[in-house]
Amino acid sequence: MSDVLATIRDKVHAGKRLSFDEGVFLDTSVDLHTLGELANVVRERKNGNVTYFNVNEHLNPTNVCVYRCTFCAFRADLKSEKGYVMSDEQIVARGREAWDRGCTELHIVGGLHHQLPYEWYLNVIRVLHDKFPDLHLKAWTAVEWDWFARMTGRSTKELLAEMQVAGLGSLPGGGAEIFHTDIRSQICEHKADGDEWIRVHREAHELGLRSNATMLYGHIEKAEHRIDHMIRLRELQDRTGGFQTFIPLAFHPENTRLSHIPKASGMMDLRVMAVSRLMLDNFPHIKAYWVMLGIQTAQVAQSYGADDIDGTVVHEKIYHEAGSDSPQEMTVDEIRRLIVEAGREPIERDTLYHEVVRETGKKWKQGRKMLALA
Ligand code: V47
Ligand code: SF4
Repeated sequence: MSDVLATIRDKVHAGKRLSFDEGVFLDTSVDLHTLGELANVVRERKNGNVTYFNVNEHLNPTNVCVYRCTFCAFRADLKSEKGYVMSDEQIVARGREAWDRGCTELHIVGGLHHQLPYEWYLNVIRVLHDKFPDLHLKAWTAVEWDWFARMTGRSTKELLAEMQVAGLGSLPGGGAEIFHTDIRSQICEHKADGDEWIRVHREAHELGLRSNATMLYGHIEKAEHRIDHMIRLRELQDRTGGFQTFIPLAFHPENTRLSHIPKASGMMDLRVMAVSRLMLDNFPHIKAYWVMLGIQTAQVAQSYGADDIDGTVVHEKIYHEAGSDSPQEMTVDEIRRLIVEAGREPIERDTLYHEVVRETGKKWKQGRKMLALA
């Protein structure tokens, strides 16, 4: 074993922080089995044998977007046939569908529409919260919040606070892509940059909102960019403690302007998962998002650092437009089986990681608080 790996191994077992250089070394030079073994030490220290899931649905109220990220197959031009904007009635109907299916969460993200005002996005939250006050609304990526601020001339913090009053529950982790400007300037040059993404999440945390973080990998980035991305997230988490979950997202190339790039291999998916668990020592949870990874890899990922596999999902568009062959939804029984087969104990959680206990005849109730030690 190399000296560097021996030092890393000692640090992982002692719960000590890994440096940028150690992260790059893990990413580029350590075999998959060793990565998995080390990541599993951290995973089990923080979350034991549990894998979390939730009962949720996705809602993308519009796909029309002013930006043209090279990796995106979801967006549509203002006047294209593919473009849509949902009416209030359609939005409420989707809220009702989610509520009737026993969902605890709606995950809401969309495009940045050229003509819809900020008030339209605010209204999405208002109408849903008015009708379904117990449905947690996890809404709008940092890129959307930045767009709202550009449109209105108001500060992102003021807008976050306003939507929090209207019923916003937390922020999803999207829009992060790769923070490093060498890469960001090539894949999504016009939208909020890495510093702006970090600022929006800091402000959300300061208002008491929890959020997630993502990283889009498997395109033109290198190990150095991935590790830099993780360290920037780790630094914010040191300051605020407001992140719940990190979700590495593998690039799906079909129907995008980067369709010449091959899809990340299963090996890479597991490597990135394990390195994330090792570098993000202050994140309670790492999510293996089954829609993106596929069901088989999401099972194996539970031994490579992941302790969460997201939810029932339903109506997923971003990955399916980009060639994902995962199903559109999974039932709770399927999710439980997937976790049990991986040798883990399934626990249904709500968005804020409270255990959800289901009782016959009752909608659902929050059980014990199940936050992992950060
Ligand atoms: O920011 C877009 C990514 C993200 C593609 O917070 C693509 O719980 C791969 O953030 N191939 C949005 N990725 C999705 C997202 C998310 C998903 C699940 C759970 C949570 C959470 C957040 O999807 C975008 C971008 O990074 N994306 N296009 C593509 N072709
Ligand atoms: Fe628009 Fe988001 Fe797609 Fe970029 S990733 S083009 S911001 S919808």
